[in-house]
Amino acid sequence: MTSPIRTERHGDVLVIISDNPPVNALGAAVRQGLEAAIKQGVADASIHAMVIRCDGRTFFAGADITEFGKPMQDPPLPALVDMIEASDKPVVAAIHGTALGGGCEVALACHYRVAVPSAKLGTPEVKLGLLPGAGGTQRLPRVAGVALALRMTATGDTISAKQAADAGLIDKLVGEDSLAADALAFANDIKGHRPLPRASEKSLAPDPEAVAAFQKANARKFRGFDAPAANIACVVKATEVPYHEGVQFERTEFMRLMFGTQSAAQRHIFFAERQASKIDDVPADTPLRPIRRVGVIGAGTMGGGISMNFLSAGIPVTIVEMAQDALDRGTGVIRKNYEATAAKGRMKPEQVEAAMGALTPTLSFDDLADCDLIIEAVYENMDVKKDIFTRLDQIAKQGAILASNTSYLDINEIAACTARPQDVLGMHFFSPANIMKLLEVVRGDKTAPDVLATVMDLAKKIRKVAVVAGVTYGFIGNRMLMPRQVEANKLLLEGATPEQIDRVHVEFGMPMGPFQMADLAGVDIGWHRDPNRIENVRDALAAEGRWGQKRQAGFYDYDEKRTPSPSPRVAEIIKEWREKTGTPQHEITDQEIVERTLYPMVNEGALILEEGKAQRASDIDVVWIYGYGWPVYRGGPMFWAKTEGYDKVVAGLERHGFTVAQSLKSGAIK
Ligand code: T1G
Repeated sequence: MTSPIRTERHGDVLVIISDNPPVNALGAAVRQGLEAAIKQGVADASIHAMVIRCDGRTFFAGADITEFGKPMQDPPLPALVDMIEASDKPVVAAIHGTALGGGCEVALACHYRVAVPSAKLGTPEVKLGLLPGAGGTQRLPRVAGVALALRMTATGDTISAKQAADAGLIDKLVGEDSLAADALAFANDIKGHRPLPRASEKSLAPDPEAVAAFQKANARKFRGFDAPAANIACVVKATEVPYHEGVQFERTEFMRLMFGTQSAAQRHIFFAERQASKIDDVPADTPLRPIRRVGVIGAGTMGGGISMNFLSAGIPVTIVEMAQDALDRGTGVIRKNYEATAAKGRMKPEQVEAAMGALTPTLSFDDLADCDLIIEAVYENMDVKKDIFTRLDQIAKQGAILASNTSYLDINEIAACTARPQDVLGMHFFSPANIMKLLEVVRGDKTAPDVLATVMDLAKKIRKVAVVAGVTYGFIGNRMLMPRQVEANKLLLEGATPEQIDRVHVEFGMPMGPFQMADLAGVDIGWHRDPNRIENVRDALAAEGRWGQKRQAGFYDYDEKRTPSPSPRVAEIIKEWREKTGTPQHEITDQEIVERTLYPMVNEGALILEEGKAQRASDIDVVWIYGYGWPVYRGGPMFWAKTEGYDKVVAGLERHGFTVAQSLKSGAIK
């Protein structure tokens, strides 16, 4: 097999080039080729400098993650980068695309680094539950300083080539379209310069203030994760001991993380997210329908948020409402959101105007006639949706894709209102729709393959993580939420408090528990709205106007800053309902709460797979990570169940009287 590494001789400069699509990952063949090429350059007396660069879209984007967990072939990346740095001839890294992880570490081991202005650099290993394991935690602070090294390693933020140049990480910004030539010219300029600048030899003073400030600023974000603290410890170590000692510490910490459950979970999600975009029975080269203009019906919270996704991606939107004041309110909220983003410096004023200029508000359905995709985002009522799709069938142009943003309802029933069921599917956005990354794409029985492929491709363009769901009540995420909520409500009647149940979920790593979530979304969501019909605790709260945060009272009381506190009134209501229902009380442990609220979710996920309503277990994990904030270091419900042990989950479910899905019992979950 030909090596992905080739060399070119330009005078007395040896240019070493990697061609390993798609991202020049530093797999064994690349490492072996690089090692041979560097050795060739060092041994050849007529060579006075070397350049390392990559073909394709990017400089090395890291170690090859697919190799993790398998026997590592020589040369190990740490040895390779040390060999590059030990060269007595200058080695220049020529960077384009994203020099990430091990790629950034190869660049750091080079004596010089040049980059095109559009390049980015980063050490995002922490997002895989790891740390830069090839000297990066020791070289980066020595070159770029402690504060930037902490940020890059412990948060995984990438920086621009300009920022890298300002920090001394890049020696020269070169022409966007002349990297090869400019890197060669740079090598010729510096080939006689001595001493060679070696990152590992630079001195580095401790910076406890920077460390303390960084830890304080990120404490909340790092809650529950192991890797950030390990990255910080390695950077601190670099300020305390020489490189060769620090890199030993780095190696120990790297191996500890690599063989921990958190990294396995985060690597699982890395691939699961990418796998989710693939539809097993639709060829990847299916021709897509062009989407030049999107129509959104409803300018409420969801309609406005949905519209922003397309406007921000440069896709014009026609937004329809029934009344002028609702339309004005909706477009006003969109503008306000954009202006808030601009105020934070994340958008330029002209970008705000461009986005708003691409928005066409109207009261007329007829104005949707030239839209290639129309998304209905109105009240969650089947009759209302059926009426809308019946009208759309008359108005929309042939080939337009018609989508509903419904959270639960039957897409087949909606599609049947049209003469074009093949053009109908669900696009379930999560609120706030312009922020949450998950998009459940609900495939109707008659949805055409190219319609599905078009929407999955469009999802990437609007920076969503899309997962295909089948038609089932609540699709994937909300269907799994239901047994969790049923059990949480039962636990209240049996002796648990909202605070205890929520605490268990937050300690597990969720952003909030079931009752905090109810207060955020609205206790009145899905309520029958008859204050005289009180059949459970939730009805009792809703009847008293305790509709959640928006009323400063729900399952919790809230102050003006929406800080929650346990509510004596809620405790009274729960006590009343325990007595009214005659529910036997018992001491409820945290473990029982985990088993009765999280295991049933896994069970529901197994049923969803058995019914073919999700393509793969990892898709279910992606739904929960990106739609509900399941802690990525536990890999999603289905991955977590495997980590727990299916036997333990099955035993827990049976102990609490659940009917266990066959595939869970047999461990045949894929
Ligand atoms: N290893 C193996 N495959 C990779 C890969 C990697 N590092 N990065 C991407 N791929 C695959 C990906 O699975 C997909 O495959 C295809 O490339 C395109 O990726 C020792 C230990 C580079 C910004 O964490 O952030 O170095 O689905 O869809 O949106 O210290 O990929 O086509 O079959 O994401 O244009 C550190 C991870 C590794 C960077 C490009 N590096 N990659 O984004 O394309 S650990 C990373 C990314 C490490 C050392 C440590 C992104 C990207 P398929 P894509 P993209």
